Order: sequence, then structure tokens, then C-alpha cells
Amino acid sequence: MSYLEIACKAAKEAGRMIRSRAGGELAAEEKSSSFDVVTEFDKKAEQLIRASILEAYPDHAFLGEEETYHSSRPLHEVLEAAVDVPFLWIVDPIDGTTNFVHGIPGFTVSIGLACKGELVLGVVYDPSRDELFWAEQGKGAYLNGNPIKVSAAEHAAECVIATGFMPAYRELNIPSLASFGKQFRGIRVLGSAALHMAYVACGRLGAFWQYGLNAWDLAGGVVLVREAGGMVTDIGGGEFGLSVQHIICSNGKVHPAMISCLKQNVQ
Ligand code: 2AM
Ligand code: CA
Ligand code: CA
Ligand code: CA
Repeated sequence: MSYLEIACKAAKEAGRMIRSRAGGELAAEEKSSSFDVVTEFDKKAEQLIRASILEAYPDHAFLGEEETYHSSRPLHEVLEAAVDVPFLWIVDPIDGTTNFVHGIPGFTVSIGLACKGELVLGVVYDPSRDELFWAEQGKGAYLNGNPIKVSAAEHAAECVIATGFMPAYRELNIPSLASFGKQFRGIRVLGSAALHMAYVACGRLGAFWQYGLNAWDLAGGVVLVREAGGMVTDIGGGEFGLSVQHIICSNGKVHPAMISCLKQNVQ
């Protein structure tokens, strides 16, 4: 099986497993705070994906959100070293754990593959809607087998956009809502960064921005957005890299409007 087939299969298996448990009697354990929770299913899904990938490719490296939490090696060090790693799989087993715990649709499985620090493949699976998004560098982006493209909207007023709130950046992000709200058609907070990126890729959203994300939140979505004809940069319009935490994804056309709204926010 190809890398893409393995990633799609693992995402679907993990997604089906978690779908049956969403909103049920889940023991949500607090990680850093009550805003940061994990369940046994985040861990089980990650183990399932890890096992599928490493069984197929035993010499590949693996970075999962939940195992990283217990690792003594700082994340920035792992990401800086990624340029020398031929194959690094970056996995968020449940992106949108808060949705999952509360039984709200919009939690996803996100899998990305980086070769020497560059993302080359991304898969995002939304089990609630049975939507599988995938993309491979140079080969286009797809939703359940059909090619997808970013929105053709030229102007902010034609676009619905989305964001998310990391607790540490809540104060910083709230003022920007006013300037986005004046220019764009609507703002959504769906609760999964990977889902937001998949929705930018298929044109449902015109753009997405968020402060404070980590590589596993983004790894599945970056190639999707790029292959669908969109743009991924840092919050100032600078180049994306695995260590970038403040992000803008868009259809490209409204990227300047996004940057300008966020600049107003910082001033
Ligand atoms: P997670 O569910 O995998 O933790 C929601 O704003 C987005 O931010 C999700 O992609 C979510 O990923 C991520 N996120 C990470 N840590 C978070 C936290 N402590 N609180 C809220 N969202 C968090
Ligand atoms: Ca988390
Ligand atoms: Ca996440
Ligand atoms: Ca997660």
C-alpha cells in the first residue's frame, strides 16, 4: 500500500472507533487545565494509527499529540531536527477533543507526513459526516474521491471564515473578531483546526486563522489547502514551517485582507 493508502486507512479506522463513543460516558482527564482535556479514546486512536503506520513502515518516525505530552524531549527540538528525518508522521488522533467529549460533531482525525521537514501528504477524516479529505504534494486534493478546490471568492464579503481559541491566546484573539466581523460574511468556531483547514480546501470556508497551534493540529491540513489551490502562512504572511504556531490558511485571494485584519489587532 502507498503512504496515502495507509494514512487514509488508519484515519478511517481510528475515526470509526471514536465515532461510536462520542458524547458517551467518557472519562475526560484534564491535561494542563480544565480547558485541555484528553480521553482514553485519544490515546487508543493514537496507538491504533501509530501501529498501522509503523507496521507498514518500521523505519519511519512518528510524532503524536498524546505521546508527545509525556515525552521529555521538547517539541521544538523534535521539529528542528525534522529536516534530517526522511519520513516523519505527525498525528492528531482526535482534533477537537472538546467536541468529542460533549457529543458535538466536528472532531477529526488528522495525519500528515513530513519528508525532511517538508509536509508532503495530508489526511483529515471527519467521522461524523464520513468525509475523508486527502492530498499529496503535486497530485491534487480530494474529498471522498472527488477533486476539491478552494473558494473562488475574490472579496472578504463573500467569505465565511473560521478561528479557534487557545486559552493562552484568547485575550489576543477576541479583539480581532471585530475587524474580521466588519469585513467578512460570517465567522465560525467549529472546534477543530484540521476541520477548518479541510473546509478551506473544499471551499466551504474562505479562510481560517488561529494563534498557538502545534504541528499535529496543522500537519494533516497544510497539503490539503495548498493542493486545493490555497495558501498557508504564518500570521504575518511569512512562510509556513513545522514550528509555526500562529497560522492563516485561505483561498489566496483574501489572504491580504486576513493579514491586514490581524495587523490591526496587534497595534
Ligand atoms: P485538540 O482538540 O486536539 O486539543 C480548537 O480551538 C483547536 O485548538 C483544536 O484543533 C484543538 O485541538 C486545539 N487545542 C489544543 N489545545 C487546546 C486547548 N487547551 N484548548 C482548546 N483547544 C486546544
Ligand atoms: Ca489536545
Ligand atoms: Ca489538535
Ligand atoms: Ca488532539
